[in-house]
Amino acid sequence: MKIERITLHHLRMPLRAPFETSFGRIETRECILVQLYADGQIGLGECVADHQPGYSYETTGTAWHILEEFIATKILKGEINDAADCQARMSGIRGHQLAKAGIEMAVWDLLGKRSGRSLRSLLGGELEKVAVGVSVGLQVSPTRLVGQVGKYMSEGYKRVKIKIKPGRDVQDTFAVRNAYPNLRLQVDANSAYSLDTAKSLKPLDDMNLLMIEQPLFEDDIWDHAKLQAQLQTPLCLDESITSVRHARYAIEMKACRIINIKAGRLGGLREAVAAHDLCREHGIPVWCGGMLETGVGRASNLALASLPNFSLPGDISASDRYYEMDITRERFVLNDDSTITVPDQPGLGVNLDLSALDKFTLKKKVIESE
Ligand code: OSB
Ligand code: MG
Repeated sequence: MKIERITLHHLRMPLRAPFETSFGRIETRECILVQLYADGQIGLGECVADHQPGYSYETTGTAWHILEEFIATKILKGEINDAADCQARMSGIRGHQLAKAGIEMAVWDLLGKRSGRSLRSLLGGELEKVAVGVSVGLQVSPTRLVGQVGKYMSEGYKRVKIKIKPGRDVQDTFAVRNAYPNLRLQVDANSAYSLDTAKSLKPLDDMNLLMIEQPLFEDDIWDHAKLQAQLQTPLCLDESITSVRHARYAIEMKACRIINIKAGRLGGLREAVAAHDLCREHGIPVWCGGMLETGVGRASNLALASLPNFSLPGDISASDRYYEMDITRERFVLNDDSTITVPDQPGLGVNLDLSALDKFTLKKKVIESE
């Protein structure tokens, strides 16, 4: 297919409640919505870079620059018949996985719409609904945290992740564990520790956690291996796994026993599926991470999480956990069994709410092929 036009929207959406992690607190979420036009159809993609380089070095600003200056011309030239073609076009651009993934998602959406197949079916997903949990940000006190966790449990979430950072780790986790002894609970440090300061996390080993996510630096698979050897609880890598190669390094070094897969961080769904396959061969369970996506990225996450080795609940919560108003007409709801149903319409299976899109747009750019 020939891509005739690319439209970029830089969005800023108010979150229902502030979200705080070890790298900062946000009240609004930014992202870039990508639209690819081909033969009368429009493919949608979401670039999950945020305003600040806290989780990733990429920002909405850098992603916009890379999309506009480098990726657009490559995508508007010649024919693109699958995700491999799309990735081959972008292969001369080093890094910038979040920017690349936003484009690739829109290519997948187009492929689905043209063939009448859902993204789930194109990726080889099996489940019609996927197990999900909720990621709870840092709160002002352990008491407030226990209250927040209880609120989400009463909404039906059966797996909870809490954010930790130095000084807000053992006590917070103990408070939640003590209040809910049987809850499926895990923690995420977003790279806030060094091998040395991570010694303070030792008491977490006795709190029956599903996993400890990304305690150390994002580029430090080696020290994660040293830390994993000292802990009973499985480590899970998020930030460190930016390619299938890095997944292999982590597995070979025994740096973790679980891997969080985010298509954005891996540069696209194609690489995400390949990482899933590699982990499956090595008996490493995976789960789908989240980036506070809009309905567009959420649909993509649900399709990805329907693959068989996504055997742990994903950070894919209902739309109302994040946004009062979303840019898709579809809103995702939590089923009684702590699952969300995977869309089954062609492609991503979501449609834009144009007035919401307009409301949240900071900047728009249309790029046409010559
Ligand atoms: O580390 O998993 C993370 C949100 C933004 C950036 C990084 C992370 C997160 C979350 C929220 O934990 C997951 C979600 O509900 O989308
Ligand atoms: Mg994480």
